[in-house]
Amino acid sequence: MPPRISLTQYLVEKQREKGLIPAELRLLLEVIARACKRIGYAVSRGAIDGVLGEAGSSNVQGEAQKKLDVIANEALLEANEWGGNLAAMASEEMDHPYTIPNRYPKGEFLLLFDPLDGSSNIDVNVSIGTIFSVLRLPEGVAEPQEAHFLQPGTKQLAAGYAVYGPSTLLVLTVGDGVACFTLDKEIGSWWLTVERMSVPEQTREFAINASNARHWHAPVKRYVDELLAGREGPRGVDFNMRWVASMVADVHRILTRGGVFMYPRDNREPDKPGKLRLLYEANPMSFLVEQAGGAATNGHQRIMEIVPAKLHERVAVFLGSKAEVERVTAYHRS
Ligand code: AHM
Ligand code: MG
Repeated sequence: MPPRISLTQYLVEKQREKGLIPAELRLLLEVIARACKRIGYAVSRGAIDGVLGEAGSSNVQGEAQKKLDVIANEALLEANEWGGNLAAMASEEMDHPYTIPNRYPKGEFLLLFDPLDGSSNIDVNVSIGTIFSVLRLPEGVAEPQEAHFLQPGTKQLAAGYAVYGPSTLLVLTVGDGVACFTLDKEIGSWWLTVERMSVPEQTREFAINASNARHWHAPVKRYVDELLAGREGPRGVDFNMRWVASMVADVHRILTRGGVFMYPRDNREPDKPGKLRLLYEANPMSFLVEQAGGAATNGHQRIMEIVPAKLHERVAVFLGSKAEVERVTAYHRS
């Protein structure tokens, strides 16, 4: 067997040989990976450590927080605040950005995360994960504010997610393809297990919460109806449906074997552009999917080109195999 490549070796190569990332970004990514290890451990302890169930609080979006949402958020804050690589952090679970305390040195990066994605799956032992995105603090800014996080996804320097499933995985891009690492729990190392993930252009698999079908807008209805019509319909082939309700798990399946993932805006709350958040869910996933050869739009434009207006902004999401994302986007335009 060829020698295994660790996350550190992978990142050092991106830094030293390819000159793609500065040393500070490499160190930041290693700290994030370490925090994910800790979160994965807490997740795996479950009921033994009494970490399942509600925290009894709610976040800025009015969603009830689970104990593990809070634990994961704290793990990421604690791991990252003292390292000297960050200027500030923003999270799904915090109303406002967290500025690095004055007792620690500050760096030039901004970190955004959804500490535990797929919260509704925590208590039922289904895969959940952590999603993150790294931006640069605009030049000349001494005191980072919320406005400095409002950068389009094209400005991301790195993005990734961890999945806490049968294996604990870390999937990462620094803008040079997408790599997948598997956590070796005995020795605590992340080993490179897929060097270049790629999303096949065509697919026969789609993911959407079909219980919302009656609320969908016409283009989504048309697109899904055509898929459901299968071999007898206009597409002439059968499609299969999968919905984990953890975006990390659904996106991981798409990065592994293709597919299209949709969380559209709908008529339930006409003013709300979908459920998922642009800055720490849709943008990092779009960066990964595009780096793996797929596409990601909100039905009208490339997600990564949207200029955010607020930190917790929501967005409709269509991502995955290129041909399917282009088709459903074309239905929105016509
Ligand atoms: P969360 O960040 O509060 O967990 O919400 C995001 C999750 C996604 O992981 C998933 O795709 C979606 O919500 C599922 O929503 P629904 O329960 O409406 O199917
Ligand atoms: Mg989430």
